Amino acid sequence: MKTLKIVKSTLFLALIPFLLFAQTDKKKTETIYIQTSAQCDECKSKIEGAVKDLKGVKDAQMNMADMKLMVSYSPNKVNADEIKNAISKSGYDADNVMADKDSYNSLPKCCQKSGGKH
Ligand SMILES: [Cu+2]
Repeated sequence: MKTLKIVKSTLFLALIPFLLFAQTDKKKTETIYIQTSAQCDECKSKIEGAVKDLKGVKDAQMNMADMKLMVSYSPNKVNADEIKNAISKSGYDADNVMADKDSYNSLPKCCQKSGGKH
């Protein structure tokens, strides 16, 4: 009886790496939140559009209360840096990635950070 117990627990221990591996393998969608410098609805749709255009991005939703962009993506097709760069290229800050200067300067004044209220 005792040997059976040992065999069982050894089997279980041996299975752990497989169980963990199977779980990371199953996780095909990653969700991140990126702080942006969006100011209005126009910014929101511009940023969401730019991010959704990326291969591997499944969804992008801006929260207008805190201007955080929720992005669902497939980590084997695209990564967080590429997503942030796409936001930067459309003229907005994305976490620690500053907005591309030229794109930022070509935004409507009201969409720039110092542009005041709509
Ligand atoms: Cu705007």
